[in-house]
Formats: sequence, C-alpha cells, structure tokens
Amino acid sequence: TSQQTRTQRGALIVVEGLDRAGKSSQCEMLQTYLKEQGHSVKYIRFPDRTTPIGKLIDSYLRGSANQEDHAIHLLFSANRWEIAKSIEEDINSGITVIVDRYSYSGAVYSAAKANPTLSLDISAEEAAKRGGYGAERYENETMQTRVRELFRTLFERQKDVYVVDAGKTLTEVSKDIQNAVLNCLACLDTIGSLRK
Ligand code: T5A
Ligand code: NA
Repeated sequence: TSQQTRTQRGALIVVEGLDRAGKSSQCEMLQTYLKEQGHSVKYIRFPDRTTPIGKLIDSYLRGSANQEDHAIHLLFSANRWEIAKSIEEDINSGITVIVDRYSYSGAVYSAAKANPTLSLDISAEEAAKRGGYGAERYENETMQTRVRELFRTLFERQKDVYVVDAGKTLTEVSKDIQNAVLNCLACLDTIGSLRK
C-alpha cells in the first residue's frame, strides 16, 4: 500500500448504561477531552429524537403515545439505521464517533477493529437520586434493576467492554473513561502502523 495514502480510521466509542447513569454528561466531557488531544470527534446520541422516527419514540417514552412492543423495538432500530451509513463514512474518513447508546450488533462494527464500549454501571437506587429521574417510561426501579442485570450478563465475556463505576463523581468517572479510551486509541494506532 506504499502508493496509497491511507487515512487512519476513527474509533467508534460506544457508551452504554442505565437511565441517568451519566452517559450524556460523560460523552460531552470525553468529546471535549479528545478534541483537546487533537482528534476529530463527533458525538451522536440514540434515540435521536429529532428525526420523524425519533419523534415517535420520544412521545412513546414520555408516555403520551403507546406502541406495541415489537413496533417500538423496530423504531429504535430504524432510528439507528437512519444514520448508520453516515457514522460509517465518518469513521472511515478518520473521525472518532462517540455514540450515546447503540445496539451491540450495530451495522458499523464490521467496519472497525478497536471499538471500546464503555458500560456506565450504577445501582438503580443511585441513579434514582439523579436529576430528572422518573420522568420517562422506563425510569423505575424494577425495570432499571433488570436492565442492569442484563447489561452485566451481556458484557461479562466481552473483551472490549470497560465497565465503569458510574456512581462516582463526574470527574472521577471522566478520568476512568479517559484512561480506558486512551488504551484503546493506542491499540488502534498499533493496528494502523502494523498495516503500513
Ligand atoms: N432505549 C434506548 C430503548 O429502550 N431502546 C433503545 O434502542 C434505545 C437507544 C431513553 C430511553 O430509551 C430507552 C432507554 C431509555 O429508557 P435516553 O434518551 O438515552 O434513552 O435516556 P437516558 O438513558 O435516561 O439518558 P439521560 O440523558 O436521561 O441519562 P444519562 O445520559 O445517562 O445521564 P446524564 O448525563 O444526562 O445525567 C443525568 C443527571 O445526573 C447528573 C447529571 O448532571 C444529570 O442531572 N449526573 C451526576 N450526578 C452526580 N454524579 C455523577 N457522576 C453524575 N453524572 C451525571
Ligand atoms: Na431516561
């Protein structure tokens, strides 16, 4: 590949966790940090409530509209597919994309090699103390406790998943996330230079 100019692709950084675990706060902080480090970064959150499909999801979550369970599941999926292509293009052009919630078997994973997934782990009780909790459909202890269990089971044997204790302060959580991401980006650089 000596004649070709190869763009170092961006990383796809997935942040998962319970409702109010602090995902959006941490994604913003990580975006700022990586920009300061000289990376091109984009931040996307799901559900993206601004698209036509996103508006349906939003009214479902706020309880002002009902949806059949399979239908809402597909709407969440469709909401990701709407912009999967543009995420893939961004990654291929060297932009690191931070996604606030994503399906684990997402479309763009095959395009990428080092994909840090950060799971913001917090107890349902701790999360319930946070601002705005309880406003949406799934924000109750029974649901969140079950979600936490399922995330743990799903992520248990996954190599690229960093479980972060999201019950700590904003700054502490942010430091843990930065360390995990720096490890992963270093790994990405190694892959990039081995390829040359
Ligand atoms: N959903 C979503 C599905 O069912 N299927 C899907 O496919 C997808 C994509 C909405 C719902 O949709 C469901 C899951 C959800 O039930 P969402 O819009 O991502 O999904 O909603 P939330 O997960 O609830 O996102 P939030 O924005 O409400 O919570 P975040 O992003 O986890 O938390 P954040 O950063 O907004 O922080 C919440 C509050 O806590 C404070 C913040 O200042 C804020 O007030 N906070 C802290 N306080 C103390 N210490 C810390 N370390 C703190 N970190 C944040
Ligand atoms: Na929520």
